Amino acid sequence: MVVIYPGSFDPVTYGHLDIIDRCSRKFSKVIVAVLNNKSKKNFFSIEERIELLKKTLEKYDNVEVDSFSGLLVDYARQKNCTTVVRGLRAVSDFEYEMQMALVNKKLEETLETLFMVSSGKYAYLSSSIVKEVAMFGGNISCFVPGVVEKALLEKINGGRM
Ligand code: COD
Repeated sequence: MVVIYPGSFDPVTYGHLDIIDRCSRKFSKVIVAVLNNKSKKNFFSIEERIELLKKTLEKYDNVEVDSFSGLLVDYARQKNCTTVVRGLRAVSDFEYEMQMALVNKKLEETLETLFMVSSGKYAYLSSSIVKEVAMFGGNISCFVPGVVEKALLEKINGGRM
């Protein structure tokens, strides 16, 4: 089965990578779809977010990194895919995820959303937390892979390491 794992991935963290790794073992193909939303201010550009994902996922032969704009249901139709995977960290995620799954189902009846529960060790982790810790000089090496850490620090320090 082919699944789409959509997100902002601004930037990708070990929490996202854990979900992708587990999906790659369960499904024949995983499409990691990065939202290219021009009206939302992201820390990393769409090109940078894709590049970081590609670098961290190169060992998988059944994981593809792609981008989409507009509605997720339209992208899923275009990819001929009827299954979306989302990660669930805590009850706080549930309300938003439930709303999104129901809206997507309303827009496209055949689209199913599967929820994968976060591994306990990553349940606290989010891209926002990583950016905040990095901005204040904290150690982020246990939250993101080396390439992402380097890219974050370079951006924060304006190119100076
Ligand atoms: N452990 C497990 N899962 C995690 C972790 C973690 N530590 N961190 C994040 N995740 C999961 C998230 O729960 C999510 O499922 C996924 O990883 C991606 O997370 P983010 O934060 O990078 O991405 P989001 O939540 O900002 O992505 C939102 C979308 C881009 C999917 C959504 O906005 C969208 O589909 N937009 C397109 C417009 C559309 O179709 N709108 C209608 C639907 S309401």
